[in-house]
Amino acid sequence: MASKSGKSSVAVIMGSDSDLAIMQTCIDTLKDFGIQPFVRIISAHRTPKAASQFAAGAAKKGIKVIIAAAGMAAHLAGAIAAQTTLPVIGVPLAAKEGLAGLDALLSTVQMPGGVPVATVAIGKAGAKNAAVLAVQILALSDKNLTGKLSRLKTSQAKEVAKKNATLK
Ligand code: RP5
Repeated sequence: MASKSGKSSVAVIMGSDSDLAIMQTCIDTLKDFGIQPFVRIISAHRTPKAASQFAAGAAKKGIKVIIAAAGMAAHLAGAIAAQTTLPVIGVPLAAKEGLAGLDALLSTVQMPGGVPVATVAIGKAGAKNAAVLAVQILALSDKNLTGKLSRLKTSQAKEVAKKNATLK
């Protein structure tokens, strides 16, 4: 949701345009909940100053949750978490080269004490879960989102029941 002032409550940042194909799932899931995210390509390694500026200014922009995705030595989520008090969700991605996402998973999840990054699964499932987790955080103070989350649970359960029924 863009708030009345047109501000986005969720930022989706990623290390490269090569991450966008997977992160589109995250963006689309947020839009399904009526949230228009602030989306940017920002690299902890290639644009470290832009990463710092974004982290320092995110709360003032009205952002409440940051989703940060990267592959390989994925330091983006951790570098952002180091410089903001907003909750940061990290999405590890399997880049074209490297270790099929295990490199990014370990780089994202193994944060030192005091600087958490809520790390989701590698790839598309993680991209979707990052969006749903961000919505769950926002839903703590937004009953409209709570209702939408309940409907997601119901529709997922129906899907499984339908698949189960086809087995009989
Ligand atoms: C990371 O390096 C990016 O997040 C991307 O997953 C990976 C490869 O980037 P490109 O070389 O495709 O730009 O920083």
